[in-house]
Amino acid sequence: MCHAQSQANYDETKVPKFTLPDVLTSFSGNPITNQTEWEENRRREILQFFEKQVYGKVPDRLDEFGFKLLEESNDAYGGKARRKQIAITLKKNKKSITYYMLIYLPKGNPTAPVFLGYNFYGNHTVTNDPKVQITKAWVKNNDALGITDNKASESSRGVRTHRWAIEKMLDNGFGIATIYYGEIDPDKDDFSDGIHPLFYRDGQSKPKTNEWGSISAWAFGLSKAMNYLESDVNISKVFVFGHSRLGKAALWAGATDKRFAGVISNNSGCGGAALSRRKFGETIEQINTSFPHWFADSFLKYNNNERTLPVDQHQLLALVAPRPLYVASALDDKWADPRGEFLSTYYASSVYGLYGKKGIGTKEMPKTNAPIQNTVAYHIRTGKHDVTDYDWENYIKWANTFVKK
Ligand code: GTR
Repeated sequence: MCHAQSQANYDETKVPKFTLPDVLTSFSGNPITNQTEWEENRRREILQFFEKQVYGKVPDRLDEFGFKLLEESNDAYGGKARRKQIAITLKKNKKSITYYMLIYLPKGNPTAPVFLGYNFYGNHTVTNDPKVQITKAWVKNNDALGITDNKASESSRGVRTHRWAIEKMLDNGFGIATIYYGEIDPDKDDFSDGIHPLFYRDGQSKPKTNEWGSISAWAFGLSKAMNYLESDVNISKVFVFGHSRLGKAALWAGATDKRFAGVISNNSGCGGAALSRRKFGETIEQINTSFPHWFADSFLKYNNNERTLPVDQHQLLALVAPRPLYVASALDDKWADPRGEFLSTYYASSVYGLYGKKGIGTKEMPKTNAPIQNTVAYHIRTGKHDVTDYDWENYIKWANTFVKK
């Protein structure tokens, strides 16, 4: 446990009293009573607020988007799956970045729904498949995973297979698409690398105050990956998945790009699904201090000042409505504030009601390992901050009902 984690509040009796901004009352105090008012007024103002004051705006459009099929096989996972490796290139101001997406699709169905999610250490870490290429991008060192000199190598192939229940997905008729997040923007407080510099004007060396941090950049990368995925005739729906910091990115991607058919946030915590006003576990001040590159600089003014925020994270969840949304927590992951993640689903649910969809349906947090699975779903499982088979079994079960149909 790092210093910030050991100093945090984990005592429910010390959670400050607060009033949450109502998702169905506009900033100027008007009640929102139907889908049109939600979509044309309220949704728009909430989205703009998160864009300018939390994650940061993408400064401009790309000049060019391109992709290339690098490799494909009909014989992955013992003949169960097709594999594709795609290079995606984004260009702006005569500069470009290229990132790589690994896709497995179940054979037997002409089209399949797909889970799209970033991985932390390279596509080759999510599978033992020897044909998956190894990222050449900067990677965070990790002694336990054998990653040194910020370089991935053959020795880290398959080290994260336990987080990706790929065979379960394939056996249930789902595909999987994954990208190494550091190829969009390396996860360090440095705005000279990754996608940000493509958009700089002469003399600029970092994004402006209300422009994108890394979470927004990662969300942008997912959205551009969607440009490829929607063109692939073998893919039907795509729902975006992410764990922890990448769960924050998945939520923001789902909020900003309605082409995603559903969103899964696994242990996303502060700046993800958890309510900031609870100040339980990680707080805005702590996250902005440990990870100054994740959010827009404009978010800094809410350090230890949550009361003045006109939004809270339940409104981020509401931006996903009426599409299916799954938020999951882990019992030992107090840093991510499981109760705050659950309550967010509760306070977002009234927007689902406008569409006749069933939100979470109760303010009472479910027992451990007892998922609630409506259009809005939630579970808290035993164990630590991680992605487990239990999580995937539940995502698959829920997706069978709410996303496949
Ligand atoms: C932690 C961070 C969390 C979460 C996590 C992760 O250190 O404080 O917000 O994002 O990292 O991504 O694993």
